[in-house]
Amino acid sequence: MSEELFGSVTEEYDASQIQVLEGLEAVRKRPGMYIGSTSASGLHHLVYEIVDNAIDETLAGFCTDVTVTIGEGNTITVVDNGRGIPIDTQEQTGKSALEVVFTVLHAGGKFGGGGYKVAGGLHGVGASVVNALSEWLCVRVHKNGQVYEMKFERGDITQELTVVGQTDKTGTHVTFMPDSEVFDDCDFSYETLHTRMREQAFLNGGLTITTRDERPGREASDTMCYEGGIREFVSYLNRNKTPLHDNVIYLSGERGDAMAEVAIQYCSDVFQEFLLSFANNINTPDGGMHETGFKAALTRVMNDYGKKTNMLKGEDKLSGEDCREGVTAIISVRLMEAQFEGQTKSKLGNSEIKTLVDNVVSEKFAVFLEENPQVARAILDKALMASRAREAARKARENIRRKNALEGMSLPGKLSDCNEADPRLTEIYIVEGDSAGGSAKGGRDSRFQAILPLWGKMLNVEKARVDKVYGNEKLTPVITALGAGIGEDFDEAKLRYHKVIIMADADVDGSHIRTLLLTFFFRFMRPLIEGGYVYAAQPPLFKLTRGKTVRYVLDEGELDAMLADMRGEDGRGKVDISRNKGLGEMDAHELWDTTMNPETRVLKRIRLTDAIQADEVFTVLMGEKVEPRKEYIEKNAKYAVDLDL
Ligand code: 1YM
Repeated sequence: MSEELFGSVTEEYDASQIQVLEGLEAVRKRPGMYIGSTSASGLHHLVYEIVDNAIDETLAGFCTDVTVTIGEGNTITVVDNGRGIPIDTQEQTGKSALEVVFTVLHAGGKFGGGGYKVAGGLHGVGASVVNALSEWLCVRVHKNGQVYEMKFERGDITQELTVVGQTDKTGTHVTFMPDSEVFDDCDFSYETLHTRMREQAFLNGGLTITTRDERPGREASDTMCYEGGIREFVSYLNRNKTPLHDNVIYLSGERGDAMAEVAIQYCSDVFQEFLLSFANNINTPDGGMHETGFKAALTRVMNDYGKKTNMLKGEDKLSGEDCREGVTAIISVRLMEAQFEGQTKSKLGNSEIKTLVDNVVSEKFAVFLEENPQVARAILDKALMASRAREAARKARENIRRKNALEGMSLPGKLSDCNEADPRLTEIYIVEGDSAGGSAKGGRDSRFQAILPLWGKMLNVEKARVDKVYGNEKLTPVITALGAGIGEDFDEAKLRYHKVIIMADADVDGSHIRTLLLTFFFRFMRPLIEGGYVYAAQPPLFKLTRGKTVRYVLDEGELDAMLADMRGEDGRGKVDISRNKGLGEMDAHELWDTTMNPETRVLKRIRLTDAIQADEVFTVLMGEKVEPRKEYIEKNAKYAVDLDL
C-alpha cells in the first residue's frame, strides 16, 4: 500500500472522530448526510426516525400502539405505549439516558454507513438527528408513576429533565417542529405518512398504528392493525387482481439472531412479478442478498417439483422469470448489523441472509407444494405457459435483430426525425392521430424535434404477454424510434431522444392512449420512466380571442383570471371563448405556439414516486377486473386526465 493512500485513510478516520466531537452541529451543517436530503423526502424522514424507535420497542415486545399526528403548524407528535425511554443517569456521562438519546450523535446512522440497530440492539440512533433539525422538540416519558419532560431548541437543551405530573401508564411522547431554516418546505403530506405507516403496520403484524391529521381543513384519521402481517400485505397488494390460489403462502424461519419471512401469492391475470423486500423494516428497492436467496430457491424448488411430477420433460427447464410471472411476494428479514449498499443504501449486502432465505424457501416451499398438489399444479402450469411465451418472444426478437442487421437499423417510415444527433438535445413527440401528426410535423423545429404519429390497433400490454408486444404494429415503431430496445434488452445509453413527449388530446380518448403508452413504458421500459425521460404535453383547453389578440388557457382554473385580464380594466372588452376540440384541429402554427415551443409550452414530467401505487394504478386501469376500474375512475373522475405517477 502506498504511503499516500495510507495517509488518506488515517485522515478519514480523524474526520469522523471530529464529527462525533462536534455533536449535533455536524448534523445541522450537512443534514443530507443524515436524512438523505432537505426536500420533502428528508422532511418525512424525520418522522420515520422517531417512529422507528417506537417500533423497535414493539419488536422488543413492550409496545402495542403507536400514534402519529400532524398538528396545526406542521408539528409532528409520535406516541407509543412502551416502557418509556430510560431517565436514569448513566455512569460514564453523568447524564440521563434520555438526554443522551436526544443530544449525542450515534455512530452507524443509516446514511452515515455502518450497521443498523435491531430489536435489543442499538436504540434511538436517529432521535438526536431529528432533534438537531427541529426548531423545537419536546419529549415526555411516562414511567415509574411519573411524567418526565425535557425540551430542546435546534438540539440545545432549553429545559432540563423535569417531573411535570403523575401517571399510571408507561410510554414515550415526542413532539417536534421541523426547522424551517433547514427544510425547503415544512408541509407534511398526510398521504405519504399514512402510506408509510400502513406499510409498517403490515410489516409488524399485530401492532396498531394510528395516523391523524389535525390541520384545519385537512382533518383525517386512520387506524391500522394487521394480525396477518405480510400475508395481509400480499392480499392487500393483490386486492384488484385475480389470485390463482386462495391462500397466501407464508414461509418463515430463523438462524441465530437473524430471521426471514416470505409471503407469496400468484395471480392468473397478471404477467409481471411484483417483489417487495425489506431488511429491518426498511424497504430495499434495489434488492440484495435476501432477494437473491429467494429467487434462487424459488426457481430450484419449482424445477425440482416439475421434474418429479413429470410436468417438466427431458431437458426442459423453467427460468427464474418464468417462475415469477404473475407473483406478488414480500420478503422481510431482520438481522443484526444490516449492511446497506449502493449509492442510495437501498440494497442489502449481508451474504449470510442469502443462505437463510434460500434455506427457508427451499425447505418450506417444497413442503407446501407437496401438501397442496392442486395449487402446485396451477403454479407450475402458469410458469410453463410463461416459458413457452418467452421462447416465442425470443424468436420474435431474434427475427427483429436479424431484420435490423440486414436492413441496417431502419427507422419507422412514419417517423419524421430531427437533424440533431446528440440525444441529450433532442425530443420526440409521440402523437395520436394522423392529422395531429401532420400539424405537429408542420409546426415543429426540425433541428431537435422528431415526430412519430401512432397508427394501428393499440395493444393493451397489461393483458398481453411479452411475445405479443414484439411485432405489435403500434408499438414496434415506438421501440425502433427510441432505439433502446425493450425488456431485459433495454439500454438507456442507446436512447435516441432524452425527452419522450406523449401528445394526446385532453379528453377521454387522449387519456386512454396516454395510459396505454405509459403502461407499456412502465412494464417494458421501466428505466425510461425512472430516468425521468417521459413527459406529457399539455395542450390548452381554451382559446380566447379579442380582436387580433389570441391567448390559450391550460385549464378551467386559469380561465377566469385570463378572461378578466383580456377584458381590460373596464371589464367590457368582448372576448371570444372557444373550447379546443382536439389537437387535430389546431394548425401547425397554433400547435407550435401552445404545445411545442420550449419557451411557452407546459410539459408534465411523468414521475414514478411509488412503485406500489404505480402497480396499482396500472392493474386497476388496464387489468381484467371491471369493478375496481369503475371505482377508480369514479373516485378520480376529475383527475382521470392527469394520470400522475
Ligand atoms: C415516540 C418515540 O422512542 N420509544 C422508546 C424508546 C426507547 C425505549 C422505549 C426503551 C429502550 C430500552 C429500555 C432498551 C429507547 N431507549 C433508548 C435507550 N418512542 C420511543 N421506548 N427501555 C426503554 O433499549 O433497553 C433509546 S430509545 F438507549 F435509552 F435505552
